[in-house]
Amino acid sequence: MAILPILTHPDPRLRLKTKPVTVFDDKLQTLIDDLFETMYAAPGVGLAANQCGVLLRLSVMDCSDDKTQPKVLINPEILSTDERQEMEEGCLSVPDIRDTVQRYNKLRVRALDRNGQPFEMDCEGLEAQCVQHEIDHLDGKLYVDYLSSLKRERIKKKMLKLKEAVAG
Ligand code: GNR
Ligand code: NI
Repeated sequence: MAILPILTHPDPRLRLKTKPVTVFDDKLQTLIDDLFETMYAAPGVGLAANQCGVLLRLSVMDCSDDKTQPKVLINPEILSTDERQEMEEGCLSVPDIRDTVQRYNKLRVRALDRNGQPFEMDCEGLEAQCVQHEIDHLDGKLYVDYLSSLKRERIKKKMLKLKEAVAG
């Protein structure tokens, strides 16, 4: 197992197109285990493979309080949604910033599990929010894209400053 580096905004690799997973081999299992380890260590409730530079439609999640409900979403698709509401959101690729965005409070998602078996899941609250956030990642989107251009510019500047500081 390994903790993988997480790309941060405005890294252009977070905007690249991701490909559906078609091969469920040992290499994929290792990647999934590494994504879980990285997500739990961060700590975060979700992580998309392309946040770690792997351009596959794969994300891991665990929105439970006691971190006992690991979920793998491969090639996920939202089947139905309920009403939207304002929800506070953060992202491991946009560290130390949170803001409010509109998300569906309930949804039904279809995906493949780590063995390639299809399943459907009803989600609500944080879990529903997380599914939308992760699918956005897989589509090259970040939650900051939904904010005003003023806020977006401020966030980008802050992130670039942070990267400068890290680079020394
Ligand atoms: O850890 C995370 N918390 C979170 C809170 C509200 C809405 C979405 C999230 S996902 C985020 C981890 C992350 O960046 N996943 O891509
Ligand atoms: Ni994120």
